Amino acid sequence: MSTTAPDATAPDETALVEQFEQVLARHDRIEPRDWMPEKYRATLVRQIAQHAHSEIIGMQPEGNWITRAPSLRRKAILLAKVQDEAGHGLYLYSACETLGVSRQELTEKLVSGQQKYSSIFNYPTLSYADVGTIGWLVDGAAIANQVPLCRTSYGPYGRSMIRICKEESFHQRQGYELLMTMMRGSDAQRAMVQESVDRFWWPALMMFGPPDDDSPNTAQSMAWGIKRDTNDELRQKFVDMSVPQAERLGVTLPDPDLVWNAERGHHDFGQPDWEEFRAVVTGAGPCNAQRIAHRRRAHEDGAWVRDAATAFAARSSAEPVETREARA
Ligand code: FAQ
Repeated sequence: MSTTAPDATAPDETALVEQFEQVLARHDRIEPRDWMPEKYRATLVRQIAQHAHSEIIGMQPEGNWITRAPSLRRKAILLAKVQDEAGHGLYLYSACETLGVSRQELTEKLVSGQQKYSSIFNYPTLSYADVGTIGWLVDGAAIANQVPLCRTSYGPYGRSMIRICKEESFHQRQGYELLMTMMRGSDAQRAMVQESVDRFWWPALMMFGPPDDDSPNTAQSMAWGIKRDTNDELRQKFVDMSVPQAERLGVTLPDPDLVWNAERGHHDFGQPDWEEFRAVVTGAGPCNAQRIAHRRRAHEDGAWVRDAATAFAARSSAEPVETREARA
């Protein structure tokens, strides 16, 4: 039994919870120094880390084509796009650090398989059309999911989403423009686009997560304002948005059940293969091992840069200000 007397100056937990809930009810933001329930913090770390890892691992499928881009213009566009994804990862790691975890810790959890990243990046990129399809469908799904996250309840996460969404929307347009150009080309190019869309359509639908009935986190994340829409609501929005774009492009979406439902004012559509989704999320997708091995190798190869930066920072902080200024 503890003999310590209760601290009369410590804020009462019930009052803190009440204050936290009032902020959420006003649709205001929770900021890093505000009190928050431990589970809210843990849920944010889980989602933001997973999101950051997705941006970083997401550089690999398209990075695969940088050396084989068909023209200097396409190479410059692709390089810039992949670099943007690195930037998104860094904003998100910084947002996550405000919750008391370090980037080092997060990277270790990624390479050891303790934290996830989006299932979509475990599929291979087999033709240059895949660069366009990723821009159109994968960035398109990312936007559908992330625009509502600009209004998420945690300040640093919501603010990082604003710039990310602007860049993702540019990425989506560049992907669509690439596919449009290929569709105006030869029969072989049109066939390449269709084949690519056939492979990416269902994995893109899986990006929104399991159906609501099977989503353990949605209800609580919605109650806390971390998520603003459910997985199924966002999937529906994405399908409705993609159908007219596919028609304009001249490709078929590979779903025999896809049909406009006038009564609902939405498209009805088939279900992705949820067994395949579970396999990919638990490590058995076509490229899981390759993606993690590559990330681990890049992390190890970068050790000397981290060591040098740490040594430089330690030396700089130990020096008198005058010496530092003289050197600058
Ligand atoms: N892949 O209970 P829920 C991009 C996991 S965009 C892998 O429904 P939640 C841009 C989930 O974590 C892609 N795992 O979970 C780009 C949970 O497992 P856990 C990244 C998934 O969190 C474009 C379990 O299943 N975007 O990178 C997936 O409420 C082009 C149960 O699921 C984001 O991360 C999945 N698809 O909802 C970059 C957006 N779905 O953690 C390069 C932010 C679910 O309990 C090129 N995240 N799981 O062990 C979110 O909005 C949410 O976290 C969801 C999942 C909607 C992804």
